[in-house]
Amino acid sequence: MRTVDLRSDTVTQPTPEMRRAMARAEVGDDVYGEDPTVRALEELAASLVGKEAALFVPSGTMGNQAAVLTHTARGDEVVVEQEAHIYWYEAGGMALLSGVQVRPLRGERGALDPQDVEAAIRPADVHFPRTSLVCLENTHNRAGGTVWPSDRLDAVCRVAHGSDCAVHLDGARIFNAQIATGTSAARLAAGADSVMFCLSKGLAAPVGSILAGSHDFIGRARKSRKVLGGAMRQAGMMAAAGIVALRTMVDRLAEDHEQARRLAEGLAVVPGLQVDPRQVETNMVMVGLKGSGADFCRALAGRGVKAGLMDRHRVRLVTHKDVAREDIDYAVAAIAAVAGGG
Ligand code: TLP
Repeated sequence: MRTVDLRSDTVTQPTPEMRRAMARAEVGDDVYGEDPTVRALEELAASLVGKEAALFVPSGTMGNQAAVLTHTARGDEVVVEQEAHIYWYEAGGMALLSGVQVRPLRGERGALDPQDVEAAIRPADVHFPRTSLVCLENTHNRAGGTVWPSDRLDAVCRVAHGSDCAVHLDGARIFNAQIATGTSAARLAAGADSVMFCLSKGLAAPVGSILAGSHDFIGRARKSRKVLGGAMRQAGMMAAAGIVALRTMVDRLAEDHEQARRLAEGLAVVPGLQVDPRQVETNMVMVGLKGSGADFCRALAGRGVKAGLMDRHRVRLVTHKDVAREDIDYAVAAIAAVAGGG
């Protein structure tokens, strides 16, 4: 039976070129700052997102959490969109590691309204926590891989900065946003003080993410990474794959977006499913169901198609480089059969 894994783009296998680069990588002890391959990746990554400096971290979660730890003090408040990854999927890390409280706001397809952000930022008052950080996510995962309108992104950053509040951008899939909009990642991240992006999702590196920002911020974040246990030694083995990811895997994300659109168009006509192809902006398709999402995923797995459960009545399908064109056709047929009770 064919297997089509649409749970996430995190399942992508490293390319042969990545494996070769990993085997050949020149390495050193990165805690001493002596790994030339990590240094090269950090320089390349910083330049791609238009920041002064960057830090290689083992995961997107650590990149986000190191950013929060670096930007905030205990007891501060952090404004987030209520469906944000940093709030939903990071195991309460902000409270646990940074001792901050979270102020979730409702967004529109993942994007916050600048006026809501302005209203949420606390004035100086002895009763109030200090609002020190606003976290944004682009593309937005739970909203369905949606891209922020760039004027809105700029407006939220302006509002935050106007109140002395820093902005962290969870750009785990910022290169999907770049490909979808034709706007560079550097431009998309321009208003943010820090940006995290992942090498290990659609870009297919086996491990690792990047946290980027000013020299001063990254110097402090290096210490945050240390305290979180993320300072690695001969990490150039992994960084080498990251360099290949950034050099060779960004432009092809367009294929993932096209496949997601094809998948959504195939599913839109299946009775019993709620799928709107017009809502597909990048590599994710959200499927609304009448019945149980868990049962749906189980039945699909029986046909070799793996889907991700998002909510009780919603599943997520993510396209990536290891999904072939025929896999999409196969998945549409399998999903239609399951939706039809087959
Ligand atoms: N997202 C994963 C799961 O954790 C849900 C996925 O399959 O989509 N920010 C965003 C927007 C993400 O989507 C993810 C991973 C992360 C951060 C965390 O990255 P990792 O998994 O490297 O810690």
